[in-house]
Amino acid sequence: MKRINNLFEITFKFKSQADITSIKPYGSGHINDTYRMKNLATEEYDYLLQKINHHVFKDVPKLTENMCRVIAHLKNKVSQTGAGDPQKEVMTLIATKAGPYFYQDTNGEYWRMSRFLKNTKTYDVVETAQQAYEGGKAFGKFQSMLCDLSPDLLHEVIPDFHNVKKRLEQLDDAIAHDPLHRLSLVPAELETIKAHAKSMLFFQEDAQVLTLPKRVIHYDTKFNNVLLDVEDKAQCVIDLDTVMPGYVAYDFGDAIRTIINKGTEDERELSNIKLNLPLFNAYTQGYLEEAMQFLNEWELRSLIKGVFLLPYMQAVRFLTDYINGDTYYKIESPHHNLQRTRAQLQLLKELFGHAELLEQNILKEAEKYQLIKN
Ligand code: GN1
Ligand code: MG
Repeated sequence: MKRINNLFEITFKFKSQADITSIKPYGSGHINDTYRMKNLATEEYDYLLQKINHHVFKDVPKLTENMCRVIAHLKNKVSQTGAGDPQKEVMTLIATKAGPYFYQDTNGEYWRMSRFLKNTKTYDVVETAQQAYEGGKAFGKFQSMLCDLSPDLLHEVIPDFHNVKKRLEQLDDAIAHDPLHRLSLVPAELETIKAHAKSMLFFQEDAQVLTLPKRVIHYDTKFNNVLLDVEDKAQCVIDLDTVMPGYVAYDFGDAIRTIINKGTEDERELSNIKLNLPLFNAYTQGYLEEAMQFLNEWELRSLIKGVFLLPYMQAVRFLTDYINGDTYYKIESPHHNLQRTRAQLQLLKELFGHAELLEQNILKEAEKYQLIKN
């Protein structure tokens, strides 16, 4: 009860017109703590209160600056193009009474508040091709609207976030220390990771990367970061914590990682991990409908690299955390990070088994459009 009282006190620090009737833990994020607050003051929105994990996000003021910059840019775009209601198509942060868009409590914890649109939903596992298509539209439009925001204006809030070479070094460090003596439990997973390491270094080592522009991307395009309305139409992209400069293929790959998998991200029963190809095609269709306005030829060709990289890198990150003793991701059971690693490696295996088909499908879908030549 004390905890909930504290949460109420925290909400008073923000400039909301809320009539808050309940506060409950919300969502399935692995890093921040999120609470949904029912608001009787309006029909349109509730509120979300989030405790930002400042062990992961070490500079909350800079993170907040990124978010505010991106939100302002997106809201402007939506207003200028008449593409909808900026209050609904773009997330809205609430300022504190003191001014900033975050509040630091006396324990040093950071909090932020945002609107939560009523009558919207998210899915951890995609159910229909329509949803996958809408997800593709949402993330394609997101990147497209941010095309004219200079990436240099954004802080790299987590340096080398999708640099797989660095992620492999972090795994090597974990192996060297092995604080919980877990190495003996993971020889097969380590072997698979080592076997594919070289082929995953495209974005670090291939000369082709010089043809790829760095753009403002989302960096966490899990399907549950798209809000859908009651008719399953994409409403709004959420979770802007990691918006930073990067390659578009990272976002494409991370979305496919969560959309194409018939199982869950941490599926225990590996035989449930199968590809849902119609969903892959639907996502690709929605994404390219928006993104072909700005993608260059090499970016288009790089998308498939992201499809393999993201589940691989996620496996590396989960396994690193497992060996380190589960200090980064929230876990629900003692070997949760190992289970997540296995699920991601199984997904990778399935993806490799369909590599040519997936690549052909992307290129075939792109043939509908005029390609921007380099
Ligand atoms: C984390 O907390 P959440 O679910 O938004 C992680 C992502 C991973 C994801 C895996 C800052 O995101 O990079 O892809 O878990 N975020 C951070 O589900 O590390
Ligand atoms: Mg996130």
